[in-house]
Amino acid sequence: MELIDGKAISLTLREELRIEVEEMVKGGHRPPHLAVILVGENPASQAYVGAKVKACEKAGFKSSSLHFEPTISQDDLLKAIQTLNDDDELDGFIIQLPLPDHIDENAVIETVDPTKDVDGFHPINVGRMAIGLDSFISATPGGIVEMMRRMNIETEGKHCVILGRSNIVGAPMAMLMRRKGHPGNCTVTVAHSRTKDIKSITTQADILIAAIGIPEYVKPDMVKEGAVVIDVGINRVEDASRERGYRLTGDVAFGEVSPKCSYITPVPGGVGPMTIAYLLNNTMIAARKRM
Ligand code: BQF
Repeated sequence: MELIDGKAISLTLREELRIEVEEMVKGGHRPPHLAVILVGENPASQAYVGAKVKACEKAGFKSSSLHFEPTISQDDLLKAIQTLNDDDELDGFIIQLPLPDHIDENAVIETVDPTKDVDGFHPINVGRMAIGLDSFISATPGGIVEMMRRMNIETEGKHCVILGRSNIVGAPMAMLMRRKGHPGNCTVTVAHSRTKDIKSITTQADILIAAIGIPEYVKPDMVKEGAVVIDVGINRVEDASRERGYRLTGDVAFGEVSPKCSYITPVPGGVGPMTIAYLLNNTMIAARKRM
């Protein structure tokens, strides 16, 4: 079993971006600029936004954060997005999800200028990716693919099983693993909450990507010997022995599953840090297009 050290790979990618920024600035350009919109006080969202802003600082990116009350109207939020769309000094921005219930996430996503949509959630970017055109690939699937590329994980002709069909992870992940190239050229199965006899499918997986949001859902009897297991789960489970009262657990029962794997990502320190690095990567691409 080899651990995929997402934290280390993310730091390498971020260091590469930092050097690229240095060169840009030496060449007389301004550094890439990312803005992050946070609505409300969800502690996990605050932590994610904090991690994104800090990663920007360390790589020499400019960052802006906009914080709105949870009671902001949808109209006012869409107006704020339009202001960012029109800002020539801004390369990309994201709206931290989830949003309060009175706001329609799809309306928000569709208001973002696709050229600044560094989360890759706009239908233009989703559609372009689906047909193999240049697009922003959202940070979680993009980060996973980048991690597999850098680990030289063999994917050609393999059976990749994805647990979960969300717009943010499962659906784009399936497209990326199916497309031509490396990582890619897989035979892909997407399993989800309505799939019958999930175990008969997951045990066929050469590559198993768990993104269902249930702590330690994947048990060793669901995994083929030698499989590559990518754990996308970030679940907070109560833990009185921790200072903050919880710990992070993935969708995979790591202790029991890892001995069966050729490669496995840990939680924390696996996919999570790659998402942050990949967001910066997308922002660099957006900045280069505006140069
Ligand atoms: C780690 C996210 C669910 C819903 C909205 C590092 C992150 C997480 C874990 C992180 C996530 C999850 C983010 C670790 C960003 C990943 O060391 O394991 C980083 O910051 N993430 C988000 O912005 O929105 C989410 C999960």
